[in-house]
Amino acid sequence: MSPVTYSVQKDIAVIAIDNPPVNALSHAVRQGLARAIKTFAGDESARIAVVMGAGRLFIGGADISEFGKPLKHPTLPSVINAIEACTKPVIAAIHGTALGGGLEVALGCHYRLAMMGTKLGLPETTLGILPGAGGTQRMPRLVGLESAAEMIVGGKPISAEDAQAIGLVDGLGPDNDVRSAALAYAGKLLAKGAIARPTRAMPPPDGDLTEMRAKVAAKFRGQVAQVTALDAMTRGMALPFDEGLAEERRLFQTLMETPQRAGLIHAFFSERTVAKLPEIAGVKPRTINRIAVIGGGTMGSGIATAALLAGLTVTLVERDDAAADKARATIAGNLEAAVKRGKLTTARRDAALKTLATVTDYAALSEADLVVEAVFESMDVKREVFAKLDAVMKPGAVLATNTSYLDVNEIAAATGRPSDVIGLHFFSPAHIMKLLEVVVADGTAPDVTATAFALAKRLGKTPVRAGVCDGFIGNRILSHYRTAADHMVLDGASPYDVDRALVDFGFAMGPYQVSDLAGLDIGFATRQRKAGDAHTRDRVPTFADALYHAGRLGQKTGAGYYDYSEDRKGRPDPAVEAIVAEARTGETRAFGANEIVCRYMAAMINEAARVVEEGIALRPLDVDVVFLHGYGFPRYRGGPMHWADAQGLDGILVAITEFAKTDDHFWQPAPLLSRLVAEGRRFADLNQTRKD
Ligand code: T1G
Ligand code: NAD
Repeated sequence: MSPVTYSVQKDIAVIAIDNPPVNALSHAVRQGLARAIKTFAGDESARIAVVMGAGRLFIGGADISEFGKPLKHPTLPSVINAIEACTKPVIAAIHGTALGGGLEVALGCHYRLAMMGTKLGLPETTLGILPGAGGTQRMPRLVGLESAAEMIVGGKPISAEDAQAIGLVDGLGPDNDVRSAALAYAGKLLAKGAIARPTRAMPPPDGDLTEMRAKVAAKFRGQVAQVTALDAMTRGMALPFDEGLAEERRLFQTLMETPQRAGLIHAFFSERTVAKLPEIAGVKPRTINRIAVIGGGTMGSGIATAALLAGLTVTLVERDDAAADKARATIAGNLEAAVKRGKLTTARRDAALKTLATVTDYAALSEADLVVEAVFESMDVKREVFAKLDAVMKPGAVLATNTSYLDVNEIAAATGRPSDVIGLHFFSPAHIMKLLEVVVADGTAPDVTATAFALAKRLGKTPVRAGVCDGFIGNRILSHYRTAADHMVLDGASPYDVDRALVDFGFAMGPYQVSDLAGLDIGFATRQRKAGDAHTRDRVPTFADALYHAGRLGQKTGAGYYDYSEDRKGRPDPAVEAIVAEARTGETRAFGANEIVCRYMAAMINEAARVVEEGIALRPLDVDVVFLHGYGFPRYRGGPMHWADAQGLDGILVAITEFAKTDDHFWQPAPLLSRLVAEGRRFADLNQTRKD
């Protein structure tokens, strides 16, 4: 049966799209729409048509899972042209969401009615492409060049009210019953004698995007879709409509072929796949309403803020009144900042603060459904806290630790209920960063894992399952490629060259900028903790210890690898170059940007391969999501494993083998990497459940 139905009710044809879950414009939908429009054109009983979505939204866009496959006719532009060419009026009745090709269908209709609460947007550039079904040509005609460019380059959806204000929609309807609102609106238009009103007949708007293009190129450095979309608009406005459409299509096809498009689509599907865990399929999560947080420092305050923003009741325990008050003030500040960013109303802020209790007595936790421990990173302190939690928490409560590196099995063993214990590894700032590593320990009960994933969804986080090891997925891989960076610095590269090469690659920050942000005391403490490990034979970055001892702890002390006396951006500092030079004991040489990136990425991928093989990460795509959301990896490169596949695993293995000639301890090829190369396979072959 076609996912598009056609029916007529009192002169009004209703064309309804029913293709769950998001009414994506699959081949069957395009065929159905084309057929329905043809029927409407020849149907004398219908004088006006309404296009609407069944279910919870209008249309979520083109069917992304068809990307990269041969195109099947009718194409979306041809379907939209057919709608626009109707001589009788066609209305788009939009509810829920209209995105990408979905909004472009609406742009091809003659009238647009949006229900309150609808989100309308052209997110294509966030997928590495541009609106390729007339969006770059029709949108500027309807709303002007600047508003259209903002929507297309930013990719963020706007509200129905804002859409009306810029002229994108003609009217607003109630949010509860799109069908009745559409019929009523169509009736009114008929009564007024409304006629077909093709968007293409509108004159192209005046304006010039030259200045904006320069800004966009700088803001989206390394990415092609945003500037190409602006070019499609600019060129189209100077051409007859059909030639503009053809130019848009040509540029769209070029973007379709880019690795950036493949990377961004991989990111899209991987983000959705990580939450689908076979081990919790059909497992009912426990009910969580009240959560507790132990420790109100950097992480505890952030976690409490995230929970309050999601409407949960929070009790936070600190060591003394002063620390409890400080935590409360930090959380209040975080909520205030959310109000300023428009994420929270003042009424909701006040309500949230009322549900927050900051206390010093563990007895206050007896009613909590879940607790997240965020005290100092010390096994002794954590075990002591978990023994106390075991004594006060009610039966069935979930006991979670936010440890960054420590053994969750050992923490669980401090309680008499290890099946209730799990790791919830938030990232800093915890109320902003999307990533949540869910660390499943040996004895963790499946419904505790299911509860963690359900909680993540409520908090608006992207949860990734991780196994127990030193540093889980992200921090374990991080310490490996950090070591590769430190080795390059010991061998002659300047930390500034390393950072620059990696920022040019697309990382949000280089490793030494990250050190300065996190604080050099953190790395120092980790090195101290690991110093006794017998197997550690890697060369020690003594320059990092020297900076620590010199009190250069990073941004918080005004100096670390960089000098922050002028601003938070930081400047290279000759004093640091001197400290680094002092730490070099062997021969030194120059490192070019290519070699820096190659060594850094090879170390990352090699350790990631071990993490996948050991089952610490379920699949390569889980590693990708961790790096995209927790470590500033450039989204348009899809994540380290996707990038490695695109480069070719054989080349990466050859590089590792070459590096091993001078350091065969650090550069040992991961068995999984060697095996995949020998078998001519890719990491993607291990992502069974993925769609792309
Ligand atoms: N195509 C295929 N599958 C899609 C899809 C799409 N456009 N959108 C969502 N899905 C799947 C998704 O993978 C998941 O599958 C399920 O639907 C529910 O999604 C010509 C070329 C619409 C706001 O970028 O932003 O049009 O995991 O969990 O939170 O110019 O989905 O259950 O198997 O995200 O309610 C532009 C992408 C395409 C919109 C709904 N459109 N989608 O959010 O559900 S490019 C987009 C979304 C384009 C034209 C160009 C969101 C949503 P599974 P979900 P949700
Ligand atoms: P922090 O030093 O800022 O805060 C720790 C807080 O715990 C302090 O306020 C302290 O008073 C309190 N505390 C200590 N013992 C306590 C006890 N017995 N009862 C109640 N409160 C107690 O540390 P942080 O950066 O927030 O880190 C906390 C945990 O989160 C650590 O395990 C750390 O490894 C982990 N973590 C940190 C980050 C980060 O970027 N800072 C990221 C992820 C995870």
